[in-house]
Amino acid sequence: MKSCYIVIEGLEGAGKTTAIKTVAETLTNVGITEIDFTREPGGTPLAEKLRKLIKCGIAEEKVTDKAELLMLYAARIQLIEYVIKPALAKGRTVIGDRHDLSSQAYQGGGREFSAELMQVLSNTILDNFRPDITLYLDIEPALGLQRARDRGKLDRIEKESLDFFKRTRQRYLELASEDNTIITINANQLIEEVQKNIHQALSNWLAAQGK
Ligand code: T5A
Repeated sequence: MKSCYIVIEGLEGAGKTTAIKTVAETLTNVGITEIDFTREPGGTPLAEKLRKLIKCGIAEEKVTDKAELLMLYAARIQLIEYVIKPALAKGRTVIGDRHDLSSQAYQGGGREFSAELMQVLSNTILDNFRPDITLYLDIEPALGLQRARDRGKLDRIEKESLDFFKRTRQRYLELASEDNTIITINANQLIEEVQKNIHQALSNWLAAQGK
């Protein structure tokens, strides 16, 4: 059975952690049990160090938007080359907590880097490596941020303005509407309803792949 790379995307508090469990259970139900999990930024020793810098910054120096963008791509390519591609080559399925769509939405939408720059960077660094399917959990930014706040201390990016997250969501929605490998799930609902929709969407996709 061909391996596949499945990515979960969405704003903070969209419910990605629960969604990952639902995706893994759905895969296991159809006999796909060789599964690896990744998260971005992170997942290799270097990428985890970059994750800390991206999420927390350092006291002595402000992280510029361009430095943030390049650190995200540095972390991503390390993860792809050292973890994701080797796992897929062994026939394993990979479930990713975020991937390139996060950069397109947060940095392209939220930080307002041009679509042209984002495309060139993505194509040049990732060399057309893409997920087979992405489940985008769409949530109202205010609701997602409230959930993140209820959980505790906010990190550097979570402290951004509501407008930043509105632009990020807008870009997610635009990109999802243009790409049939991205499935949008309404994450504003009760958690059980979201899980049901994820299970259904993934089951349909797996059936279409003959799995
Ligand atoms: N980033 C990342 C970029 O800017 N560009 C990039 O290219 C990449 C890769 C990553 C940060 O980096 C940014 C985005 C992020 O700001 P992170 O810690 O990985 O940091 O942050 P998140 O991925 O946002 O992780 P979160 O844990 O905040 O979001 P989740 O995983 O979606 O949220 P989750 O599942 O933990 O849920 C949050 C809470 O809400 C509850 C859960 O029980 C939990 O308590 N909840 C619900 N409650 C009610 N109803 C529902 N339907 C619920 N769903 C979840």
